[in-house]
Amino acid sequence: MHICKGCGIHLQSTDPALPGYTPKENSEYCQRCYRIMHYDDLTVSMKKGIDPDMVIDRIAAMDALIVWVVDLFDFEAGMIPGLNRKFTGKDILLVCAKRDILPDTLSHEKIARFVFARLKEQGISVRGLILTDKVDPQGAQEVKDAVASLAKGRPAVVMGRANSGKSTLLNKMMNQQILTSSRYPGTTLEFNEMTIDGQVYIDTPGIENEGTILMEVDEKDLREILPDRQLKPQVYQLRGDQSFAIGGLARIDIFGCDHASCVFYISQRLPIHRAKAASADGLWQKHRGGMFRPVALNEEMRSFSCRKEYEKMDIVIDGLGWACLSSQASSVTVYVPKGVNVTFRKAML
Ligand SMILES: Nc1nc2c(ncn2[C@@H]2O[C@H](COP(=O)(O)OP(=O)(O)OP(=O)(O)O)[C@@H](O)[C@H]2O)c(=O)[nH]1
Ligand SMILES: [Mg+2]
Repeated sequence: MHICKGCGIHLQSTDPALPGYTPKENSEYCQRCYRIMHYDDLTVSMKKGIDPDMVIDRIAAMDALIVWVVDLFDFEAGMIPGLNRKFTGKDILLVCAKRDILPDTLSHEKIARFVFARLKEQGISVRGLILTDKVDPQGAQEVKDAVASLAKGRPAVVMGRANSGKSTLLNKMMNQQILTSSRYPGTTLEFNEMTIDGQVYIDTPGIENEGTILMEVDEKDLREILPDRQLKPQVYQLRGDQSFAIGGLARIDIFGCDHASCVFYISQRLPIHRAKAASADGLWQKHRGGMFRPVALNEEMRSFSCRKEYEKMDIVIDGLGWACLSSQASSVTVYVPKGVNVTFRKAML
């Protein structure tokens, strides 16, 4: 049997519960891709199960140009630990996708400065940086042009975190919906080769991130958690010690506030509940799963604390977005589902 055009998996007609199943012979797509594409229905969840180290090692062993796709909304999650060691000496073209999600007030130059500063901290150097979004055809053309000059006869392997936008980018470059893309992490299941304007490209399964909120929730809640349009900053003025619950997913307690403000950059479909820090524990116990929704599958939480170091500091929760804290506040405690990564960084905006 051959390979599914949407996700790259070997097609099979024996087990409907396993990836690659198709009831029809000579089908070009597996049932899972077909149902995602036509009904937005997930028959087999693959958010866990594709070994991230195996994917990285396989890419590292290839003589190829690496097209590394990072989601600008979920940038910290995109900074895969250890990538600088795994890809030493490799030619990397960095594509930052989902530009349309960030506010327009953030210029290309400012984004580029932010990205290069973070790359430097990670010890990664790249041959080029391109910002794209899924509607603008210019970004896709820029990627093709950059690949044409950097690939030097080698294939271009498109890699990055699950859900970062790899398959969407390739579809855009082909000007056709051939590859399956979806909000479900783990859509692409196997290395999947195609030729675009004479250049070989390889779509790859996303590098799974165990530390993201997207792994901790039911798939039906992803529609609320993932922003699908430009972020509208949600601004709160802080007086005294304050607590914010983001649905029932995360809680941010801020202490020592004096004329401080906190701006949330998260999906507009997620409710934010504000309270005095002193009553936050009680409210969380009472309302989590009721008024405070959606919730993580596992109730166990962990906390991170930080003294405010920067004049403007982002509190980043992988997969969920970030809150920017400005002016006077002395410390922050963040509660997230156990396993989820939190980063405190100098403000992006
Ligand atoms: N707003 C916006 N959404 C995007 C963009 N690129 C991708 N998406 C969305 O992000 C989600 C993931 O896109 P995919 O192309 O499936 O991502 P992937 O990196 O191939 O994911 P895996 O195959 O799971 O590794 C989908 O819901 C896309 O519609 C973009 O530039 N802007
Ligand atoms: Mg994909």
